[in-house]
Amino acid sequence: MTLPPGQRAIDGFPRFGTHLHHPPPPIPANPVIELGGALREPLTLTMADLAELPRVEVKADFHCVAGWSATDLRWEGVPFATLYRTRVEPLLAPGSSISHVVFEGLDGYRSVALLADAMAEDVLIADRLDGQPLTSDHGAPIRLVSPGQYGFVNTKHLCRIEFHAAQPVDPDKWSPLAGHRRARVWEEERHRYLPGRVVRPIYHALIGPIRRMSARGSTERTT
Ligand SMILES: Nc1nc2c(c(=O)[nH]1)N[C@H]1C(S)=C(S)[C@@H](COP(=O)(O)O)O[C@H]1N2
Ligand SMILES: [Mo]
Repeated sequence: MTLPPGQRAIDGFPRFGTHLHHPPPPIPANPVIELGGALREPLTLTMADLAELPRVEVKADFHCVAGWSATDLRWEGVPFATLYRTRVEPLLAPGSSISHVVFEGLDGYRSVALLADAMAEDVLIADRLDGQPLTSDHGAPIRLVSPGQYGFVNTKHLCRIEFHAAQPVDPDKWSPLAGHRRARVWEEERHRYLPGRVVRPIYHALIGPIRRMSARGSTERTT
């Protein structure tokens, strides 16, 4: 089994994230995804709308920027590229072009990807993992899955996608842990400004504490 540079396989798939010990947001009775930004008009997609799009299964490993990898996950959902081509492109003004996409979660989490990276064929709006509906720990009711990019791009509890014609305003610009803008795992694009190899030990040291805190907020019984 080959992992991207600087990654270590772990057993299972932990809950992890900047949410730390906070519990996951409640699952809305009628979940929707709002599509907004540089579109002629915004669009709200219901789960029934999403169900009209073709579904795929993607087998992939999941790589957190801190250095752990969960292996052999089986995701199911709608390819982001399908959603973009069928639902977003018709809403673009003639001649306008999208370069960046912002993914927002019900907990207020945001990630940004280049449209070019989000259009990879294994990028999914996922609602199932290993044959079961997503658990709250892993992003219920739906999440972004982009296996070629570090976990921090993979927004859980996805509720809004914004399309931009330029780099959006970035509140993390001066954060010491600012994530790389592309976050491609095979290029080891961990940190915005420092080489991936250099930040490895700092990030590794964060795995234990973040994992323990995230488990405290878990809604699942762990054995
Ligand atoms: N909504 C939301 N999505 C999120 C996060 C978060 O804190 N909130 N953390 C990110 C990070 S850093 C990682 S590594 C993965 C962890 O996904 P998991 O909890 O399913 O293992 O979720 C990503 N997506
Ligand atoms: Mo992460």
